[in-house]
Amino acid sequence: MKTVSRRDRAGIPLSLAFSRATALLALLVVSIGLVACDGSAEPNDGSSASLVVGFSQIGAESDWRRANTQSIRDEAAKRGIDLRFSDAQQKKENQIKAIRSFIAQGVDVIAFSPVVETGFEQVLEEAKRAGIPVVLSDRAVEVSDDSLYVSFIGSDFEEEGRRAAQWLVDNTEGEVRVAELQGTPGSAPALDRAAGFRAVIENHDRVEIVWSQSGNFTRTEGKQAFQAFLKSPDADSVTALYAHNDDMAIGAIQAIKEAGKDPGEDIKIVSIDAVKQAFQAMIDGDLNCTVECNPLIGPQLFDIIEKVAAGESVPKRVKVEEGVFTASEAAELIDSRQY
Ligand code: GZL
Repeated sequence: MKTVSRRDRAGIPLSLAFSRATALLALLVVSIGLVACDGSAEPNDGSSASLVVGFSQIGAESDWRRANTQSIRDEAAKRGIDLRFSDAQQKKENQIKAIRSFIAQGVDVIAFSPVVETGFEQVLEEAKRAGIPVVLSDRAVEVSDDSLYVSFIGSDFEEEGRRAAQWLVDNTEGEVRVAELQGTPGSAPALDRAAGFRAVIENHDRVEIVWSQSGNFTRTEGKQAFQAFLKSPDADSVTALYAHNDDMAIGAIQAIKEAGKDPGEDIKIVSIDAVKQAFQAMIDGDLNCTVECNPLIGPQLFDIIEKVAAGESVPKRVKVEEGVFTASEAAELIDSRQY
C-alpha cells in the first residue's frame, strides 16, 4: 500500500537559505502548528494521522445524488478522513481531470461514481501505475481489466428495473402502453434499468413500450421530454410511465397536469430511487410506485476504503439492500425516510 507522507506531498524545500532569525521563527511557528492543530503533534514516523481519499462525484443532478454526497461527506468527517471531493457536473472529462489530480496529490485511495460506463480505462491505468487503489461507488465502469478497480459498491440496477416492471404487470389489467424516461445515456443505471424492465415485460405481451427518451436523471429534462411527448399523436394511447428515477417522474407529473391529464390515474407511474418527494407524490395520488435505490452508502463505502488502505482483502462486488414502496404505505412511511 502506497504510504506517501502528506508531509512529503506538501513538503516545503527547507534547503532554501534562511537567516538565523527567520529559521528560528520558522521553527517556532512549525512547532506551535504541529501541537496546536488537535492538541497532539503529528506522528513523527512520516505517515499522516488520517487517510487521504479523493472522491469524484457525478454532480448534484437529483435528490438521490445530493443525499449520496451528504452520506459520503458525513461519514468521512465522522471517521476523520481527509476527503478531497470533486463535483463533475455530470461531465466525464471533469471526472478524468479529478482522478488525475488525486493521483498528482498522492492520495491513499481514489473512489468515484462513473457518470457513464466507458472512457475511464486509461486514467484507471494511470492510478494503478501510481499504486493508488480505486473503489467504484454507486455505478460501474466497463473495462477490459477488472484489476483496475478493487471493489464496486452499488445497487443492482437490473433488479430495480425488474421490480418496476413486475409492479406494473401485477397492478394493471389488459393492454398497457408504456412511455419510458431513461436516465443518462450510457450510464450503468440507465442501461441496466432498461434491460431489467424489458426482461420482465417480454413475458407479458399485453405490456409494450411505445416511447423511450432520456431525461438525463434531472427533473427539468424529464419534464421537457415528457411535455414534448404529450403533444405527439402517440400520447393519448399511453397508459403508463416508467421513469428511471423519481426526479424525472416528478418533472413528468408536472407536464401531465399542465396537459390536463391526471397522473397516477390516466397514466400509472412507476419510478426508481424512493426519495422523500416521491413519497409525497404518492400521498398526493400522482405517483403509484417507487423502487428503492439507496444512496446512503457512505458507511459501507468507507468500510471498504479503510480495509483497502490497510491492505486487507475486500469483496469485488458489494450490493446495497433495497425494497419497493407503493402509494398505500406512503403516508405511514414518509416521516421515516432519510433522503
Ligand atoms: C443510482 C444513481 C442514479 C439515481 C439518480 O445508483 O446512479 O443517479 O437513480 C441519480 O437519481 O441521478
